[in-house]
Amino acid sequence: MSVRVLVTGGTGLVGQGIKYVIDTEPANSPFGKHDGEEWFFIGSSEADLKDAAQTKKLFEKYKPTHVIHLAAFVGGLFINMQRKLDFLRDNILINDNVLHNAHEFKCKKVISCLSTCVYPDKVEYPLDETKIHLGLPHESNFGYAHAKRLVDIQNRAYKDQYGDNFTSAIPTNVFGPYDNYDLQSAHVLPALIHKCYLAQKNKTPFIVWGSGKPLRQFIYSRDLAKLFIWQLRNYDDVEPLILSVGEDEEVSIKEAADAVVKAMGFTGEYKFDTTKADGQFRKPASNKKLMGLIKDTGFKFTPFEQALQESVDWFLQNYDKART
Ligand code: NAP
Ligand code: GFB
Repeated sequence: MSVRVLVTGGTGLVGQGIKYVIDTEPANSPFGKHDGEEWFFIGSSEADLKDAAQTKKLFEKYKPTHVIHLAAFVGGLFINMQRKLDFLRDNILINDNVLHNAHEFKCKKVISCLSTCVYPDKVEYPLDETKIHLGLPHESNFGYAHAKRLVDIQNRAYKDQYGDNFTSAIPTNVFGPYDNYDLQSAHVLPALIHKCYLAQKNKTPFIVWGSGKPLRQFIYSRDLAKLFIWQLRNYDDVEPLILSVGEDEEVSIKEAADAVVKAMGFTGEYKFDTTKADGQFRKPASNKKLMGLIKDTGFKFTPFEQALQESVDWFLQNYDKART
């Protein structure tokens, strides 16, 4: 039976991580391409998934049996604060079109993507899969967070009414090659990599925004990719699954900045612009459920310093083609 996997958002950070793993892991290994599988990595140039007709045409073209649905309007804290309606509306449109067509085309399985930032800002830690809807998300990204939470509701409704095998993943903050390094819309690590590069090159100050005190968990895109591939092949529960490093891997933004300085070999000083927002103080996610499920796969997270070095090296070698 042929398996045709459509990866929406396939040209982005996470999508390219999955493509890297599928292309480089040994065939028929736990994270490699299996016999009879075809993988399609698509971006918005093939179809604007906000548009129902274009989405339908895409499904007609690829006739996917499985979908890893990553496509989204994505951005860091600061663009989220500026464009809450766009994050809400664009992602609702994209998600409804993709899920509706996956149902119409009788896809065997869809994994969609939430994010640990959808969690309530005031909730008992650690965050686990049962707490998504137990309160309002942080004000800074309530548009994006509600659009993403709705995916969980949509999945349950498709399952309830039609028995569709739709589920979701909840990654924590992701970084890696092919990230978005645009200084206004990027997440913190790619923004700091880009800003540190410019400071080194132009001998200008390297400014980290906020106080540096908030805490984050960071997952390498190529590790996350393996977890998505595992989830596609092994997890058939409508309940979302957190895909994150452990709670003990939380680092402060200052520690992240120090790690970027080290990986870049930056020799200047950096300082904090505390007039800029800190956003959510922390969102510690538990990966207990995941680790219990994948204990026999031999999966190991890449150490943060190594993953960051690989990401910095990719950026320096691909500056001209990177999204800056
Ligand atoms: P990204 O690098 O910005 O990539 C976004 C992808 O979505 C790109 O392939 C983009 O296509 C596609 N896309 C955006 N708008 C589209 C549209 N209207 N129609 C069709 N395709 C569209 O984002 P990412 O970081 O890989 O995020 C992938 C998924 O992971 C998202 O669902 C995001 O919410 C989730 N996530 C990300 C993080 C993180 O820290 N990055 C954390 C948690 C969850 P183009 O290349 O053509 O623009
Ligand atoms: O990755 P980030 O933008 O988003 O991280 P969140 C924001 C944190 O990094 C704040 C600090 O504490 C910022 O003050 N920071 C320091 C910077 N310098 C910079 C910089 O140059 N750029 C950026 N962006 N931050 C996002 C959600 O929250 O998490 C999104 O808003 C998404 O919706 C993402 O889900 C995964 O981690 O705060």
